[in-house]
Amino acid sequence: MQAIVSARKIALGIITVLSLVLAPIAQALTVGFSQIGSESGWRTAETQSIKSVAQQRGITLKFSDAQQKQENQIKAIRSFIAQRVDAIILAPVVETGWDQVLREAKRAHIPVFLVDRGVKVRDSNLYVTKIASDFVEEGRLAGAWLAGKTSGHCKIVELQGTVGSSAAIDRKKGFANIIDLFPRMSIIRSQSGDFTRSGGKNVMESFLKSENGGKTICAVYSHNDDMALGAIQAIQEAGLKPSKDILIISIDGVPDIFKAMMDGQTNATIELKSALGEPAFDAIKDYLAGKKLPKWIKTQGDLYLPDTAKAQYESRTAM
Ligand code: GZL
Repeated sequence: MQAIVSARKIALGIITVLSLVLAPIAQALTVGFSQIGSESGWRTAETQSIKSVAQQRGITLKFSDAQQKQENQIKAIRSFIAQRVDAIILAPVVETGWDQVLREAKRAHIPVFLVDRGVKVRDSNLYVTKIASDFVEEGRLAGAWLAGKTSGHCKIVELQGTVGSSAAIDRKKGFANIIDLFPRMSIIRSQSGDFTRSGGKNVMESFLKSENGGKTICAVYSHNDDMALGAIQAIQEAGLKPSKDILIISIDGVPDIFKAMMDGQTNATIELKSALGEPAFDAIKDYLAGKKLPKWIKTQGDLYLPDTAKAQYESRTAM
């Protein structure tokens, strides 16, 4: 009889310990998501992906839109820490200035997962992983396409993304790597349009004015599609034919850029996967289950040209 009682006590003890250990994993997760803003069609699609996957998986998502201001993102992270979320997803608007707040998250034992952009911090253990594309490669691919299209002879104007963002810094770096190989290719003007359509239009208008109405411009390299769509408007208003008088290549692969290709207004785009919800929440699940993750989970994107624009547009806008 005595033996049965002690066996029951041991069994109850094991069940109690297991329920304490497994409870956080079994319980619905609460995740804080500090999003940059809604500056581009790509950004909106990324937000939609993360929100919908959280809903599908029964994850409570606390969402903050920083209106493209780092101080708002830092405030949001501190608020997530105070609310004791299980994990934080951060799309960092710029590369630097994160050490302090990420140390606070680490001290609170809240893991941070980066999506779509990177950070420069002294201790890379301040975040678990970065789920993002290789911006340098995107810039190199854009440069290679343009060099091929123009037989290595082209004067280029560049629409840069948000100043200080890893996407702008590395897309510029990769493109220049290739252009520098061709003595008759050069970037004659380069300025930030902050990844927005209006920014791209305004900067392109100033380039056209400074470059003899655009007659000396062979091509536009735009760090995202939204600025390229703004540049297309400016080129048309200057009486020129976008994609013919001035070539255009950009990055993101948003539906509107494929529509512009179908209308003969742009030449090429490099896709940037915006469906980061699945990989982001998979990474959180794996980390909380004790799996080791790489510091960079790289997403891939292809180069798209007008010959597949219709099919791409239809596949990306199908309900
Ligand atoms: C890149 C992402 C960039 C997009 C832009 O991962 O951060 O920010 O290319 C967006 O459209 O504004």
